[in-house]
Amino acid sequence: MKQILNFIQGEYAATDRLFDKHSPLTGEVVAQVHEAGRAEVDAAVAAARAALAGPWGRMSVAERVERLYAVADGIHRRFEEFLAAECQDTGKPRSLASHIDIPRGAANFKVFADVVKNVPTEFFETATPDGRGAINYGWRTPVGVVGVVCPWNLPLLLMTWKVGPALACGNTVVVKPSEETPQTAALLGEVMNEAGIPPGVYNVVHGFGPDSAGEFLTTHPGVDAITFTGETRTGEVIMKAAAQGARPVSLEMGGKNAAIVFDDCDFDAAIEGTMRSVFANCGQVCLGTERVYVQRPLFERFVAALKQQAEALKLGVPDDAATGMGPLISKEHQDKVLSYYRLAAEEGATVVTGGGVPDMGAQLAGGAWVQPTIWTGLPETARVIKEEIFGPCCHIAPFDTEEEVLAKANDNAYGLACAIWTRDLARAHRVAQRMQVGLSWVNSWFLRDLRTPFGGAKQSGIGREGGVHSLEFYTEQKNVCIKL
Ligand code: NAD
Ligand code: 6OD
Repeated sequence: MKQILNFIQGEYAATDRLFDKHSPLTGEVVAQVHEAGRAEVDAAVAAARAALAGPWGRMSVAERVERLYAVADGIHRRFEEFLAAECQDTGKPRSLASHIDIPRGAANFKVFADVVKNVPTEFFETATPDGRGAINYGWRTPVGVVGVVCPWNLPLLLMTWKVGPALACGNTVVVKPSEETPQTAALLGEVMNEAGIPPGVYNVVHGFGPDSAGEFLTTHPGVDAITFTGETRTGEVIMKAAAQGARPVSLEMGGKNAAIVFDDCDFDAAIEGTMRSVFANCGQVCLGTERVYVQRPLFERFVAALKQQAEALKLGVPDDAATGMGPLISKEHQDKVLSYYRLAAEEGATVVTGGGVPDMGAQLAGGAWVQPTIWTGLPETARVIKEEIFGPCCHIAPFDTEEEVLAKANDNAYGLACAIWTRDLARAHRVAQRMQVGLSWVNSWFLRDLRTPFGGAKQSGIGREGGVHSLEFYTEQKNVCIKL
C-alpha cells in the first residue's frame, strides 16, 4: 500500500498513526497517510524556525528567486507524477488538472518570485527644522514561520498559492494539507530538495483538524502567522486560535456566488461560462456559481440550454479524455450534497435535471458520484439559495430589473465572487462595482491574473492575497528613517 509521509527538515517522516485515503472514484483505499501528532508538529515548527536563522534567512532576494524558479521547473519536470497524484486524490478529470491545477502549482512559484524581484519600495524625502532633511524608506522582512492550512478541492493550486508568496518573501512554512488530499504536498518536498531549498524551509504535517495536526499547528506558539483556505466555520475556529499571541491571519473561505445574465449578453458565451462555473471540478470551486439570475426574456431559453448541456456532461474517470465531470471528493461530502438535493425538493424546487446519484456501473458503485443538478422555482429565502453546497448544482431564477437582481444577488452572508454576462459596458461597471464581493468577472469566469487582489468580502474571507497584496501579509514592513 502506498504510504504518504510527513516532510520535516528536508526528510520524510513516518509515524505510527495511519489513516486511510479512499478513492473518490471507487471508495477503495488507495494509500495510508501518516498522521502527525503534537511531537511531529513541534518538530516541523522547530525546523521551520531554525531554517529562518540558517542559509535561507541570509539569502539575497535574487538567490531566493532562482530557487523558486527551480521549484516551478521541478513541478513541470515531474508534471506526470503531480498529475497522477492529484487525480488519484480528487478523482478530477486529467484534462482539468493538466490545464489548471498542476500548471498553476508551478506558476504560483514563478509569479511570486517575479513579484518580489520587481516590487519597488516606498521612499520619502522629509523636511527637518535644521534644513538638512531626512529620507524614509520601507524595508520588508519575513513574518517568520507561516502555518498553511489547506482544503481538498484544488490541493496543489491552493497550497502553492500560499507557499509561493510565503517563501518568496523569505518565510518558512509548515503546511497542513487536507486529510482528503495529502499526496501533492508530500511530493512537493522532493522537488524542494531538488531545487536547493534548504531543509526546514518547507515542512508538511498530515492529519485532520480538531485534536489533530490542524489544531496542533494553528495553536502552536512557534507559528507567527496563519494562512487558511476552507470553510467559514473552520476559519472562525482558526481566527480564535490566532488570537492567542495576536498573530495575523489570512482567511479564504466559503462562497455562494451568483451569475447574473442580462438579456443583451452573448448567449453562447454565457452558457459556456455558466456551465464551467457550475460544474467544473464537480462544483467544488469556492468561486463557482450556485445561484444563477437570468433576465426574464432569456429565462426559458437559458434554462433549456443549460439543462441540455448538463445532461450531455459525461461523468467518468480521470483518464478518459471524454470525461467532463468526476465524483465529489468523498462519501461524506456526497452525503452533504445529497442532503441539499433532498432539501431542494422539500423546499419546493422544480428539478430541471439531476437531483440524485447516477448509475456508474458496478466498478464505480462505491464512489462519491452525484448527478449534475439544476433547480428552478425556489423562493429567495430557501436554504438551498442561502447556504454553500459545494456540489455540481445551481438554482436559476428570473429577474426583471438591475436593481432587483442586485438586491437578490447581494442578499447573502457570503461575498466571494460573481459573474456578470452583458454587452452593455456601462451596466457591467455599475453592477460589478455594486456587487458585495471580492471579485467580479464580466463575460468570463475563473480568468485569473495572479497580480490582482484576491479574497472575499463578508463571510467569504479576511484579507487579500495576490501580487503585491500577498507581501502585505507575508512580510513585516518597517520604516527606516535616516537623518541626512
Ligand atoms: P475545511 O474547512 O473543512 O478544511 C480545510 C482545512 O482545515 C483542512 O486541512 C482541515 O483539516 C483543516 N481544519 C479543519 N478543522 C480545523 C481546526 N479546527 N483547526 C485547524 N484546522 C482545521 O474545508 P474543506 O472542506 O477542505 O474545503 C472546502 C471549503 O473551502 C468550502 O467552503 C470552500 O468554499 C472553501 N474554499 C475557499 C476558497 C477561497 O479562496 N475562498 C478556496 C477553496 C475552498
Ligand atoms: O486562483 C486562485 O488563486 C484561487 N485562490 C482560487 C480559488 C479557488 C477556490 O476554490
